Parts: sequence; structure tokens; C-alpha cells
Amino acid sequence: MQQTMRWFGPNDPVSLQDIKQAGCSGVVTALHHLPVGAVWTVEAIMERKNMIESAGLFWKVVESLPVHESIKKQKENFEVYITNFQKSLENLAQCGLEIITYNFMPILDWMRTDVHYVMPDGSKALYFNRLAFIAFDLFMLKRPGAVAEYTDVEKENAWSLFQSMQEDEKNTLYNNALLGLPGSEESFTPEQILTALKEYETIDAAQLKLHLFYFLQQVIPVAESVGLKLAIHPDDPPYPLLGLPRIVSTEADLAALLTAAPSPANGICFCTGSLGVRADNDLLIMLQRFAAHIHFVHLRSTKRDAAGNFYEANHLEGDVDMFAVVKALWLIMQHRKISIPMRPDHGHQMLDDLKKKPYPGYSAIGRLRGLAEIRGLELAISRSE
Ligand code: DNO
Repeated sequence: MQQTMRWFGPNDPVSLQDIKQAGCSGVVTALHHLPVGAVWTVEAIMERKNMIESAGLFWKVVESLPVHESIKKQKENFEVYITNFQKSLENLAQCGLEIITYNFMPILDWMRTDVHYVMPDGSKALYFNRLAFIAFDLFMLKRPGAVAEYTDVEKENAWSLFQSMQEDEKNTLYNNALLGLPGSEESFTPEQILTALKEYETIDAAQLKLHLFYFLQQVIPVAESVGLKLAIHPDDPPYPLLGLPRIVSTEADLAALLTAAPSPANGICFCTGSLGVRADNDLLIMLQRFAAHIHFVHLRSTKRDAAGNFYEANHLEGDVDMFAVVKALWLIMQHRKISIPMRPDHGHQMLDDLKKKPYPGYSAIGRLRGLAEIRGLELAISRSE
């Protein structure tokens, strides 16, 4: 696999040189400074590309070209935003980019309730605590309609948890949920999110799927004609949150979106950490089924429990069988005669990084550990095959 790390641009506390020293040949990044929906110009793309190449790294994968909310809702000038997306694709192709990651999660990107979950070895992981999330939804956000979506037991337990929380713990939960994690393009005040949620009241999962399929039918032909591959990132976590539909969570979801716009350009960012949160997602079967459409890979493992919580485990531990996943990817690459770009997704905050203030999930050393382990795994698989 082509080994890359995510880089958030010139303000990222992890430098291009750090990424180079981790043994990566490239970075994946985005023009995070541009507003969602704006056209990425050739000048802006080339400026960033030159910066990366001067550090001796390549930039072939964009993560992410964000999809404007109007496209997801099919409201307010959404056709204009689709045209802008198409234009950005053309410009990215002109600059030599190859793979474009995006997602179709309404309003929110990825979500955790705790970004400092202490592991037994003292390193810190990202955690999704279901009750904490319910407590946020019911007692902090006070989302209309939320009460009807949880069981009585869940509501009681969430209330007890909320009562037991210190003020600073409540603030942290609130900020984690509303301010967005790195790579999420937007943050919200409670009023803003309640307004945004209201606009989805009439859009259920079936409707949102139609909007995704329409979007794909407009952008995939453009991507194909300019030689780009699109890679949709699955929902993280892979189920509805705050009453919002989420439609890229399961094998059936992925199959449907590939069928909606048949093309080799219509592909997946296969994120084992996101998909692996659902016990009913069989990653090995999905890898086989979607082999021809996997254009980019995020390797990470989570550990879930019966109550619906999960934490991000070390890359070779947790519920994902990383050996089997890397072996399946190795076979796919042999068959397709290509090297698929990957990145170690997230990592624990550990060692010297515990004294720093890294972006949650994106500290250098934890990702380096994950990358090094996966690199060794792949080498061993390729040597023994
Ligand atoms: C989180 C990331 C996501 C991802 C986007 C892709 O760590 O995997 O933010 O970049 O969903 O559009």
C-alpha cells in the first residue's frame, strides 16, 4: 500500500517533515481554509501541492472535498454547489490529484464523546460513550423529539450519568459534540445545530439516499472523464445520530450507492474503524465484494461493548482482524495490479505527545506506531505469500 498520513495544512502541529520521518511517501490533505462549497482553484491547489512536494512527499489523495449541506438537502442553490464540486474536480485533475475523498453525513462528520479516554497503559484514546451522547442530546442540547427515540432505561441511566458529571466534564462533552473534531468542516452553537436539525425533519433515509444518488449521477461522469476516482467515507459511527439519517453505514448502503452511478470512478474510502463499529458489518466480505471500488483505505480498529460504547483500540487489537484485512487488501492489490493508498487512521496520544496539544486522534507518535505495525504486517504478508 502507499503509506500516507493525514496532514491538516500549515497550521498542523505535525509537520511534513514529521510525516516524512514516519516513513510515509505522501500526505492526504484538503484546502481547509476555503469555505465549504467554494471552487478549489488551480492556483490554490498548486500552491499546496508545491509546498508538499518541496518536503519530498506526494499529494495524490484529497481528504476531503466537502459536500455542501444544500446538496444533501437539495435546497437553496444546490445545483450551483454541484457545479462548483464538478469544477473543483476538473481543477484537481488538472493539478495531478488522483483520488477524492468525501462523505455524505448530514450536518455532522465524525463524533466522539471523549477525546481523552485513558487506556490502562496511560495513553489516551477516542471514545464514544452512548449514554453520554444521550445525556448530551436530552439534557444539554434538549433536542425536540429526542425523548421519543430512547428507551426508558436509557433515559434513566443517561440522567444518572448526567447528574454525576462535574461541570467541567459537562463542558467537555458539550464541546466535543458541537465544536467538531479535526477534519469536520463546521462547528455549531446549540441554536445553530437545532436550526440545522430542523431542516432535516422532512428528509428521511430513503430521501437522503435519493439526494446522494442524484449527486453521484452528476459528479461521477465528470470524475471519470478527467481520470479521477471518488472515495466515499462511511458514516462514523455507522448509525443515525441526533435523529439524522445516515446512509453510508452498511454493506447494503455501499452496494446501493455503487449501483446508482456505475463507474470505476465511483468508489469507497474503506475505513475499517468506522465500518467495524457495527458487528453486522463483515469487513472481509465487504472487501471482497467491493474490491474493484476500493480507492483509499483508512486502517484502524475499535472495540465495542454490548451497551453501544466503543473506544479506538491499538491498530492491531480491537474488533477488526487487521491481519485478515491487510491480507485481503494485499490480494486485491495483486489482482488489480495497483498499490492502494492507505493511512493509519487515528492513533493514541502517547509518550511525548501526552505533553502536547495535538488534534484529537491525529497526534504523531500514536499514528506512527499504527503505521509501523501495519507496514510490518504488510511486509510479512507479502514475503510469505
Ligand atoms: C475522521 C475522518 C473523517 C473523514 C471524512 C471524510 O478522522 O476519517 O473526518 O475525513 O468523513 O470526508
